[in-house]
Amino acid sequence: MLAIAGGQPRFSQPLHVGRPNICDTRRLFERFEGIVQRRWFTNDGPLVREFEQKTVEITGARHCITLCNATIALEIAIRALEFRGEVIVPSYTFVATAHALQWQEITPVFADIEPSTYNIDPQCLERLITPRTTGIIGVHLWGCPCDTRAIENIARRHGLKVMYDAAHAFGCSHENKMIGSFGECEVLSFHATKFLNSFEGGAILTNDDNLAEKVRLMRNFGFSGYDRVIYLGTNGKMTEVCAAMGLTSLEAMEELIGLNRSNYEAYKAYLQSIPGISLIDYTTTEKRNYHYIVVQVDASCSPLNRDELVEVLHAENILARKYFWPGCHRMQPYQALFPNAYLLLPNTESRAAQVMVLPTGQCVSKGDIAAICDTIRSALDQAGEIKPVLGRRKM
Ligand code: T4K
Repeated sequence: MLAIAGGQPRFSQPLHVGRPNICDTRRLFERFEGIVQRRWFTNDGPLVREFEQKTVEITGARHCITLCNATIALEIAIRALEFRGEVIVPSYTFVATAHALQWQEITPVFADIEPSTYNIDPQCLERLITPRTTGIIGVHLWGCPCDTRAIENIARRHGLKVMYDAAHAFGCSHENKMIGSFGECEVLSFHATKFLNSFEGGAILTNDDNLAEKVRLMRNFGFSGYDRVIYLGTNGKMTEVCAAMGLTSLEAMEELIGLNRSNYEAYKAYLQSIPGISLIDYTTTEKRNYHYIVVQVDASCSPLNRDELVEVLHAENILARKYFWPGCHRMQPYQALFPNAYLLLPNTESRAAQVMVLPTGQCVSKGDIAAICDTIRSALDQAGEIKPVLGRRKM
């Protein structure tokens, strides 16, 4: 019996989306030991430099400037590019993308997504451009790159700068080039829940020497040598402990991709025959990190809608997430500032109501995946009995 109907939960402990991957702990502790012995904890230390160098080698970008997290990285990139006025962003993203603008009193103008890719729809960009627009931020959602050519063509015609929020896209490629070299710059996240984690962390990747120099100054209060401040800056530095974790994760990068891919294939095998349920399509000749198990629940042909299914799964201790519901435009302060934004965001609204993200990574076994998918199947098979229970819980 399903837990929602009074049975025992399928999992005795919560199964999270975003449980961190931990790689070679012996190597990690050796690195911690080195940090303590060197007494060099932060401020452009040797491990931070090594992590930046390795990231440059992997991505092919000319510069990697690590930061304390991707949100600060976005804020610094936005400031370094001198965005102001209005900047176009998708609403279907983690709220940090929009907040990084609003925090600096730049208005995020929300663009709709292409429903098949979940990424900003280049076709709706032109009508959002006003005399106050200074830039476009594309988000490579779920690690699947935006249509960079179309976005950059439009930007060029209107004299706008483009940068990308590549928080999900480390290890992914586009047009046979690794993510890291598109637009003026790209921002990575190494947060604990990400494909490759450094506890907390982020980076700005760019091929532009001047931009890189500016960002390096900005992340360290504008210091250029002892006692010499030549620019407005903040504290955005990555610590050595974070770089130690980042380097240790990097050494296992191919292994993590392999694991994510095999988990994704397992989900695909179980879910593909269930009506109304579809899994993100990572099939491509490009590189993907397979980090997000994104499932769409189409209420027109599924007996339970996404919210009902998530409620059933939570009762089983399977903590599926509704990323990125309800869309930034329905979060504060944007909902209050732009109450009618939803009118131009039909695809965002519909995807935000359909998507749930399922657990993967090292903490999820193939047996767990079988049990999760079996729970989904059982829930849909028993929708008739479950719906009244869900209705009573709402009251
Ligand atoms: N742009 C995009 C497109 C992003 O997705 C993100 C972040 C950013 C920018 C900003 O990057 P950072 O500034 O964070 O570097 C989580 C992450 O906190 C966030 O980094 C991520 N996107 C977003 C998609 O997911 P929440 O609100 O879901 O976090 P939370 O606390 O609910 O954690 C998720 C699950 O992971 C929980 O069920 C528990 C589990 N967990 C989490 C942590 C931190 C663990 O098991 N261990 C842990 O240490 O945002």
